[in-house]
Parts: sequence; structure tokens; C-alpha cells
Amino acid sequence: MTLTLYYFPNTAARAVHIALEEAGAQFEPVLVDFRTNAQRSPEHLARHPSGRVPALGTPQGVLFETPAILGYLAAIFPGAGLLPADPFRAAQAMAVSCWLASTMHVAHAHGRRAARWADDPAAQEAMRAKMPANMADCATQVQGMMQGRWVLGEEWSVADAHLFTVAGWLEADGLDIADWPRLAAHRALMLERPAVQRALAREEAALAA
Ligand SMILES: N[C@@H](CCC(=O)N[C@@H](CS)C(=O)NCC(=O)O)C(=O)O
Repeated sequence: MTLTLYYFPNTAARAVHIALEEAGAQFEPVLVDFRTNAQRSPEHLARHPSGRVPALGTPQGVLFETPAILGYLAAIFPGAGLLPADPFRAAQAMAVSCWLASTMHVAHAHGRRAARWADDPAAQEAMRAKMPANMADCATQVQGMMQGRWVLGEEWSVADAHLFTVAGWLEADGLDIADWPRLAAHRALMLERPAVQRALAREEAALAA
């Protein structure tokens, strides 16, 4: 099966990148270069209606939205341990992933992408000013969602790839992950995983190229 990952480093696409590596999937990574605004190009807008990453090319067409792509990968790689077989446990993992996409990611976007929500410079500045406090709130909430060292306790899932990605933005948002010890421990554990190391190395190499 041919899969194509449309990504830019250190974005939401990292969660999908990690999931592909965890599954041992064969995929073609395609950099959508934010430095040249390639996410707004007609080619990319044909893949993603809002001009965002991640998008995943599949034999049936292109998928967008991180939780949907993570769920798809779990379904096509059933032996890879991306989601538990138990429907309730799988839904618990996907609930955290959906929350990350709809709440914490959006809180983060109010920092750099305030112009999406208001034209008034003062309103944009107010959003930027509130962003660190909202992200701190989100960090506290998501730490509370963790059932153990992973989102689901002892069982790793794609929700961990998503959590690692979004919590990875805390420093850029002016916060210190050390203030959330379980998130800090989660980051350290994620960094030990070979799949995570491969994804991060590919992202770093893509930026250096
Ligand atoms: N809800 C989407 C959000 C995707 C998204 O906003 N991605 C950001 C990068 S983290 C993006 O592509 N931004 C490009 C832009 O705003 O121009 C998801 O979870 O996949």
C-alpha cells in the first residue's frame, strides 16, 4: 500500500509521522514547506481544504485531520498496537486525540495565528497575551487525563504520539514542561522510542536540506 505523509516539522503532522514509524509502515514523506507558504499552494489546497498539515495520501484518496488519520492507521495496521482492540479503550485514546486537536491545538494557534479569528490588532494582541495561560490550563487538564505513564496507563497508543506533539509546543509558548511532571516524564519516555527518534531525525534532516 502506498501512503504519502504531507508534513512540516514540529507541527501536528508529527503525531502521524510517529504513528507511521510505530506501525513500520512504508510511506513517502513529502515536505509541505511552510517557509515558502507551500501549504497555501493550489496543489496542497486540493489535498487539505484549509491548507494545513497533516494530510495522508492513501490508495483511496487523501485524508486530513490528525485524529481521523491516526484512527485510519490503527485500522489498516491492526497488529501494530496503535490503538487497543477493546472499543471502549480505543475510544478513550481517541477522545484525548480529538481534545488535543480541537482544544489544546486551537489554544496554541491563538498565539501565532490570531489573525484567523480577528482583524482588529488589539483583539489579536489580546488573544496572543491570553495564549500562555490557556495553554497552561490545557497542560493541567491533559495531565489529568493521563491514566498512567501513557495516556491509557500501561498501554501505549497513538494518543501518546499526539500528546507528545502538542505538549512539545509548550516551551515555544513561553511555558516550562517541568511544571507538569507527568507530561515531562511522558516526553522523556517518548524520546526513548526508536520510532520517535526516526521521525524526529527525518524532520531535522528535512529542515537542514
Ligand atoms: N485540526 C487539524 C489542525 C491542523 C493544523 O492546524 N496544522 C497546522 C500546523 S500545526 C498547519 O498546517 N498550519 C498551517 C497554516 O496555518 O498555514 C489537525 O489536527 O490535523
